Amino acid sequence: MNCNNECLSDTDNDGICDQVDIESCGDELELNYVPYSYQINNDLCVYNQGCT
Ligand SMILES: [Ca+2]
Repeated sequence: MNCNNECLSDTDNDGICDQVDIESCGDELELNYVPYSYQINNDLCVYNQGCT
């Protein structure tokens, strides 16, 4: 954001700054969860498989 609260860069011009316009998993339990992401793509979820 700049001083006018406008995005300095918005590559796809959807009104969401590039800084938060990131596709990520929407599940907060998942390893690469991005809490400020506006683009939810659960195909990107990477779960910790852990020990069985
Ligand atoms: Ca954007």
